[in-house]
Amino acid sequence: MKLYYFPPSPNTRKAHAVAIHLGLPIDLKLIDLQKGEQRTPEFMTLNPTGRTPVLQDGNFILWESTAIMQYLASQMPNLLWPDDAQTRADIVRWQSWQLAHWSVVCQPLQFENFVKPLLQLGEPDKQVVQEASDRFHQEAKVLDNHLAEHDFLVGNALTLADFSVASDLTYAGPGQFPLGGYPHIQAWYRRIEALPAWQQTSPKG
Ligand SMILES: N[C@@H](CCC(=O)N[C@@H](CS)C(=O)NCC(=O)O)C(=O)O
Repeated sequence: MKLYYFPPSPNTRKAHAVAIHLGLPIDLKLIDLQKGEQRTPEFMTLNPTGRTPVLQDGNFILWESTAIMQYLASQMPNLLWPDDAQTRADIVRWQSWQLAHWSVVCQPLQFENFVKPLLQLGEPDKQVVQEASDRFHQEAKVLDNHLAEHDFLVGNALTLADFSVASDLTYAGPGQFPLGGYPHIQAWYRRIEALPAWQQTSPKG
């Protein structure tokens, strides 16, 4: 299998970390987003949305990181994606929340506070930061309350759900995410950061 990836990308990280954690042999092909390689005709044939990651398994092409995670974890029996309908539904619940709500409140903070200064795109927009912070608190409360009672998101063991939700915290520091009042999120993320698969996919290298 081949993963078309861009190491600094949190969406890449989700899929790559699953492959590493499960010890799946995988070829890596860099798609450099800063050079616009996601818009070449060759890559657009693989993913018409022009985004990473993309997985290629023979003739089977898959884009969307969550689908890739589930496909990778379906290659062998494992605890990240247990073969049980209720556990899988619970994992998909958190993955759905991550896509629809969590990443939506994390991304503006990441962009305004980290990406803009990094790429010299101007000052952070204070109104966007304020609105994103307000919405961040609404979602973070839900996550923190859940993690007050659980070491991991589903069934008290590491699953795909943790890699999905953790991916948005990749730039929580430089993105100045307001995590101060959320000790359970912080403790849980430290557990994720201790995983070799998370360390090996850190954009810091
Ligand atoms: N929903 C997609 C999002 C993928 C995505 O936005 N990838 C970003 C990198 S984190 C990307 O490739 N951006 C390039 C662009 O938009 O030009 C997924 O989960 O795979």
